[in-house]
Amino acid sequence: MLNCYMEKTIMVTGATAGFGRAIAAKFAAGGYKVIITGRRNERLLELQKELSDSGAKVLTLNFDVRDLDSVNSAVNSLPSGWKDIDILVNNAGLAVGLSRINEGDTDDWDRMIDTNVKGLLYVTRTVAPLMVARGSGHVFNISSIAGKEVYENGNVYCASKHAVDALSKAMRIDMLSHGIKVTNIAPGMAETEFSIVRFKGDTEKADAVYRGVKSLTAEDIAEVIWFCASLPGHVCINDLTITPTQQAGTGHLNRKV
Ligand code: NDP
Ligand code: 8X3
Repeated sequence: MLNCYMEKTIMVTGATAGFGRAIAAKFAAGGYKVIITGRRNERLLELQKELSDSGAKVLTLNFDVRDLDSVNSAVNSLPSGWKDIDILVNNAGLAVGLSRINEGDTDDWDRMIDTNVKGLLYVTRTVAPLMVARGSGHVFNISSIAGKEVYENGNVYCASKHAVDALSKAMRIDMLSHGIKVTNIAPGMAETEFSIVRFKGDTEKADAVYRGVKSLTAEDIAEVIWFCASLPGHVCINDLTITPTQQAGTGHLNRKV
């Protein structure tokens, strides 16, 4: 589709699965140049081929958001013509484990804090100066309903997403004088690889999370981000919480089983 978005560039972290993959596909179909990132390079190359075959311009950056040097060298390696990033979607993230605070695995805690909070900061620290230099840009931070509420055994994941929520507010203030929009997206239950990762490959436990609920899809989230990104320059959606119709907060589900 040829339209006014033709020459714009979006960078999506965590584009090898779930929301990130769907966001990359949506914006590629809308005429954006797309920078897709993640740790699983084979998946990045697969997605690049799929989107390129449909006519999109796609560049892959294979790095772990927890590694500041890799983040810096990946972004610095962008060829000219790709550094004019109009939209950054800080999407890479995960939950690992679900346990009481007195029983939690501290390695799991480190992974969540390092990825969801420090990784998001590292990528932002590297890309935001490029936006500031151009005096425009739009940052989307994928927080969660877990950034609005807390739930039993969700302690550290919820804390990491509350941090994302706070950083979205802080970034909006810091970026104000540069004309850069910051949008916080807080999805509720969405069926992706999220629960498989949280339960460390236990698909039975992961499937049980979604039983009897028509969950959000990754494409639903991509659609919402596309909407926010398509508004006129003077309009900034600050914060959106999105749940399935069968969910009203983390503790209230109307399961049809
Ligand atoms: P998926 O597990 O399907 O996708 C997660 C993505 O994050 C993958 O592409 C993964 O890529 C990437 N990622 C994870 N760790 C790293 C890392 N260290 N470095 C680089 N990339 C990384 O989950 P979702 O799509 O559901 O999750 C996307 C975001 O949405 C997360 O921040 C999650 O917390 C949030 N969220 C999810 C909800 C849900 O119910 N699904 C609801 C609310 C928020 P790779 O492994 O290749 O590196
Ligand atoms: C993912 C949604 O409710 O499992 O962020 O924390 S929830």
